[in-house]
Amino acid sequence: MRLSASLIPTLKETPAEAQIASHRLMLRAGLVRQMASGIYAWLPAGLRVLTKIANIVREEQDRAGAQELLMPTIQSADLWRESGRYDVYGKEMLRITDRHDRELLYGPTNEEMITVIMREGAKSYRDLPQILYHIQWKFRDEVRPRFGVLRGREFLMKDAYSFDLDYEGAFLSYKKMMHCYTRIFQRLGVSAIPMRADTGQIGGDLSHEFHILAPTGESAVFYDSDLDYADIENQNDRTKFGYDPKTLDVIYASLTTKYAATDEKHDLEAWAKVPDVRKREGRGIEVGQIFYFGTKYSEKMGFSVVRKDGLRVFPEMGSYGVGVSRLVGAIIEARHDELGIIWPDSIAPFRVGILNLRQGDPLTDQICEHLHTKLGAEALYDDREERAGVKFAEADLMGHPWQIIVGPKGAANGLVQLKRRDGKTSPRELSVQGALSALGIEDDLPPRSV
Ligand code: 5CA
Repeated sequence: MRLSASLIPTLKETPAEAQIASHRLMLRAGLVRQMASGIYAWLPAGLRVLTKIANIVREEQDRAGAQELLMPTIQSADLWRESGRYDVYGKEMLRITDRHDRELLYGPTNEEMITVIMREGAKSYRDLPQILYHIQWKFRDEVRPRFGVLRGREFLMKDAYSFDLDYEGAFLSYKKMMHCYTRIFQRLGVSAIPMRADTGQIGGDLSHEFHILAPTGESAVFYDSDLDYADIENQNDRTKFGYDPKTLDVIYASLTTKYAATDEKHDLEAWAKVPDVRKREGRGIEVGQIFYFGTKYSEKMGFSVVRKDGLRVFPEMGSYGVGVSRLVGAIIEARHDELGIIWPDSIAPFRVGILNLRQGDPLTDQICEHLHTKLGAEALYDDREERAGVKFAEADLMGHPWQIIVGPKGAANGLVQLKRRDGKTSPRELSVQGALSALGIEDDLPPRSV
């Protein structure tokens, strides 16, 4: 992609309305624009990130055996009357009336709808277990939308729903999703700790929230430092050969036996047993939450199946949410410096920025064009007639994991500079082929000199 032909409206000034780094950087890097309070338009670069996150979530949900479907954003009020939630949900629900005076709502979540879909589709034990998910926009009329996409009113969520014949099955689904979430966050380049949490509007007996630690997080969190990230990440090795109940038990135990809770679930007695040196208190951004709520919805909505022994039972359910749009802000909150965003490779809008320091110099242009062709859609080529300083600042702001810097002096010797945005490796002077091969790209056609 050529920057000269792209809509990436970066801002030099810090927007006054943004209180925290991720919100400032999302506006400054041209990822989003606010259209109304808590409602954002995703500009091309922002949409690329959102789509990449959604795809990682999708791949991991599929890997865990969940199936994707797509439910509508608009739901009928009658559906929510069946579960009894229409009247209790309160002002967060955006209620709409159509031209026939039928009551509708913009879905804040989909427990009711998926239960009706399953009620029509599953009749016996043969049809269970199932885990279904979709990635769809939600609307919650939050009292205080703030921090950009972190607390929006319209936001993108992945929500999954599990249906099992009995408690053991449901608990297994819960453990599977918990593990799936650790894989998702690892691929997104952040650490999110599962914490015991309140069940709130969704209800139920058991729930964990996944928190990315950040001083700007809205929740107070308490955890045992023994529950470190390495431990969470190691769980992935255990499932190379798929899931079996024993493996899942081991994983679940290692993720949940150490103390970790949000303030609503903070248990002073259990906390007192954690050695002082291991006590950690901080703030977290909730990027996912999982719930086990048994037969709460299946019973109220009359969804039962016939067991093998002929007995009719209400399926045991759970639901599992990931805040896909919130993650964009949360990841930036965890990964930025004073110059801008530091994207992980997996979700950067562009993996590589090509910086042409002397637009119009034939050799420099030629090398840049060649790099652009070779790197394809994952490269953003800064081909504007701008000063080098501007190009450096904007590449740092946008946060491409890699920068290839091409100037006339190096170009004359066939050399470019390859730089890592996270500063973990020092910049290197390389041949064009060398830079491409460092990025995993074969270059069989070296550019001819002019
Ligand atoms: N049905 C369940 C799970 S599928 C559910 O709705 N869970 S939730 O309420 O916890 O939401 C799931 C995730 O959506 C949260 O963990 C959070 O990351 C994200 N989320 C919730 N509210 C907002 C909001 N106002 N703005 C951005 N993301 C949000």
